[in-house]
Amino acid sequence: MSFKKYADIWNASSKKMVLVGEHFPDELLQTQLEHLVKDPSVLVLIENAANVSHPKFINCIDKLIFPFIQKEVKEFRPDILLSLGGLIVSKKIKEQLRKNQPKHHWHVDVIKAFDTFHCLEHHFKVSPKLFFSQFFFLANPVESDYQQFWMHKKAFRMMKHQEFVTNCDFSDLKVFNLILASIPNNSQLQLGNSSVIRYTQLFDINKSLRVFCNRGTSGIEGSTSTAIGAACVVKENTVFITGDISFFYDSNALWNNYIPKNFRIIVVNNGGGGIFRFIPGPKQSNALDYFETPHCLTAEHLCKMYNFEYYTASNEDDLSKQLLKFYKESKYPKLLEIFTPREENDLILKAYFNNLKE
Ligand SMILES: Cc1ncc(C[n+]2csc(CCOP(=O)(O)OP(=O)(O)O)c2C)c(N)n1
Repeated sequence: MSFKKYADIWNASSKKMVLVGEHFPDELLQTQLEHLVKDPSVLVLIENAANVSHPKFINCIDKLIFPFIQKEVKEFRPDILLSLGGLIVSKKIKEQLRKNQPKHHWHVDVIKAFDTFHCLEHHFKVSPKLFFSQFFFLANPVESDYQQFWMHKKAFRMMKHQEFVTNCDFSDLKVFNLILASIPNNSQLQLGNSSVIRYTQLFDINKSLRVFCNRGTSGIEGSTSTAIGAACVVKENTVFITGDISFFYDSNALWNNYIPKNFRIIVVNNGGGGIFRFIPGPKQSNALDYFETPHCLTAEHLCKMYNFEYYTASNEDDLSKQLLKFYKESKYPKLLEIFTPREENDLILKAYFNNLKE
């Protein structure tokens, strides 16, 4: 395969964006991306389930983009977008790159190329690892302040993020701040749809975790089954975080004789589909009743029936105490159900995003 034509365009460009979606953990790809980010004209954006990390990667895409002013929209637009991996979760990057398309979009994947931004120009039908191992022979670093500009923004947003999550009231956002920091090293982290994966993307994740989520059509069904299946084939702890509707929907997954005792479920019970209070549409059009599914169910009886140790928390102190016990070895798998205020979560999340502005 001839990369020369593409490498020439690459070497003549001072704004290159590499966007990594869902990807299985891969040490060689990690090393290659670390090498790539030494080039100041390259900005690497990653999602949590990309399973790569580096201080110079932009790992919280929505947090970076949400407060954009017009000047930043222009600055952000790359000449070249090189995408790898599976589907992208961040709605903000989709919106940005669809409205302000790169001059060139190339995707690297052995089989599929998603035209997520409606401007796909080329599909390299090889694995990202193979692609970089050949492309690096032709690619040269280019002088540019593209990466550095966005690194400053990243640091600023991080400071605002920290300030807000430390002080905000008990809510879904606060819960994610606490639970994500609590997960033991080297665990396998399974995430449910829909606001679970989205909240998780706002936080720096422990680098030793392997992160997975059922994306694609992003169904709320089957996430518990997937997590249990995945827990059965690894030795490490598996921690599964899910919303309440998704959890109750797939509760039959617990009817299984082979669930390992180091399997942990965290149900963020916000009393219905919290996502529908946040996304534009349902609330503004007074149609929330047709989207949200308010209920008073808890996981307690399911835990009794299926032999899970059951923990609950509905405030910060309880949660911190429960987390100290939750990961300890046990005879049975465990479930922690966290009750959050249904009518306040979206207001706190909106205030969080507004607070990110400069
Ligand atoms: C099979 C399926 N049915 C319906 C939907 C639409 N849907 C998206 S998010 C959601 C609510 C999810 O609620 P919950 O699991 O409590 O998570 P939260 O949004 O509160 O985090 C629904 C019904 C879907 N994604 N998949």
